[in-house]
Amino acid sequence: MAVSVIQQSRLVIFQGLKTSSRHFTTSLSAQKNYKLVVVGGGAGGCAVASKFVKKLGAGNVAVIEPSQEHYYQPMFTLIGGGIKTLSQATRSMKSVLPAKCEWIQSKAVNFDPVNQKVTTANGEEVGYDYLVVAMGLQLNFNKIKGLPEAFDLDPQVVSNYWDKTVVNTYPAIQRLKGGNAIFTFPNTPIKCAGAPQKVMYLAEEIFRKNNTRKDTNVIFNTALGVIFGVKKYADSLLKVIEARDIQVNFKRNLVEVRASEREAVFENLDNGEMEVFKYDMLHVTPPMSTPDELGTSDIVNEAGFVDINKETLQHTKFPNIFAIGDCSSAPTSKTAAAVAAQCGVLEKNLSAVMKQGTQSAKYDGYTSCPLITSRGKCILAEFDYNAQPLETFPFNQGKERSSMYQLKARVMPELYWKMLLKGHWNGPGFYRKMMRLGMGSSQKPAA
Ligand code: FAD
Ligand code: UQ1
Repeated sequence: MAVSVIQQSRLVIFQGLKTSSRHFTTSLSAQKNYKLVVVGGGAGGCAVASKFVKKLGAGNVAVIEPSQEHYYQPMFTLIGGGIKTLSQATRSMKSVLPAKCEWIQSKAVNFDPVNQKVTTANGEEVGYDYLVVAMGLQLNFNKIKGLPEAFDLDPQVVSNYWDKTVVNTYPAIQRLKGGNAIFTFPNTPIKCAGAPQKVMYLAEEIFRKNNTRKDTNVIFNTALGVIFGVKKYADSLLKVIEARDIQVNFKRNLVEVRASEREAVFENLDNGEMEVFKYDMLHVTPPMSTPDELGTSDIVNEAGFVDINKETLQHTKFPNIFAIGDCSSAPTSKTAAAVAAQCGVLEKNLSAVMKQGTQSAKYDGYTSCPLITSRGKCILAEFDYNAQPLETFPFNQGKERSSMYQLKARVMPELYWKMLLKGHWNGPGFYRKMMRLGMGSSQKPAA
């Protein structure tokens, strides 16, 4: 029977990846089959699909992605600061997915790694030889009591994290006449861990320009116990915070928003007590998780992340599955910069697996966070799995610099659309090594 032949063949691949390409036509089964299926058409999904469609050819790569739009999310900080518009951060999904790959416009809702298939919300079964999961993170606004309603009831409640709310941030900053401007950081892993404070620095600068700063308390309530996970950059940020008279409350986790009273309720994570803050503007970074559709599958770990080897990016149990980006278990800070560095490693290792070769590339955890501290200044944090700086440029990136702001605001969007999404950008590792060689291997970057 055709179906059992397919299933046996899938098992052979699963056990030893001994079989090469197989393409089952609809005459054998109702399900569509591809050599490579990529789930998610965001930063990681587009980059991987672009790389592999060149190797595998038209018709052999499918991307499962429900959204009509693709957002360059790193620009959301600048949109909230009134520097860029949402349309500058938006492209149609059709225009960014590689033309030669097949776009299955639906959500993946079920993963069956043993039988090597994914089911979509439309009920389609999509078979694969190899699978790359690139589903990003889900924003869980509904985990904060009263928050979804507060977005509708109070225009002073905003969030840079969502395309639907990012456009409200700048008007809220401009409307503020004084009082408490509160910026939050949740108690879950999030994408771009610097973004909850970048918006605050831009807002604080605008309050000064608008002459409302003297009447405004700028407050950062974070569930974390540190301002940033890498000491070098944390030290720089604490100096900025002190110089600009910003109040930081550590271990405070937002649990409720009472829009009608303009109150935000935070749990003090040290003693479990609830603390009520009056707000006049509230910027919320929501709790995040991997998408619900991954939550119950066999490919995730206990925390819900796709369970991969942190160096090879290959799944720990299913050798024909890899993951990239925010939904993977790689224990690094989740950014597009990390996606770029992972992309080169994934390309080498998945290609080796496809040829039954040895995986040689190792991901060192490289990630980067351009910490915008004002309109025109940025601390470019770059670091690895050990939270050690891994800087590209031959100067001290712990300082606020206008050159790094220009890199973030002008160069990065081009690098993203024209290089990363097309599969041509594997992060700055190569350039970093070149610069170090040019300076003599033992030389440290200048202060
Ligand atoms: P995404 O790009 O989020 O893509 C995930 C895709 O999966 C989406 O298209 C989604 O529709 C799709 N998907 C979800 N569920 C399903 C499903 N069930 N089936 C199929 N598809 C699904 N990074 C930086 O490097 N520098 C920065 O300065 C920076 N600033 C940021 C500021 C903000 C405010 C935000 C929100 C993010 C920022 N980032 C930054 C982070 C960066 O945008 C993400 O880390 C990056 O986009 C992750 O890529 P990804 O492919 O893992 O996920
Ligand atoms: C990066 O590679 C990248 O992906 C395209 C980003 O996302 C937009 C970044 O923000 C950063 C900082 C990098 C790292 C690149 C360089 C040149 C340091």
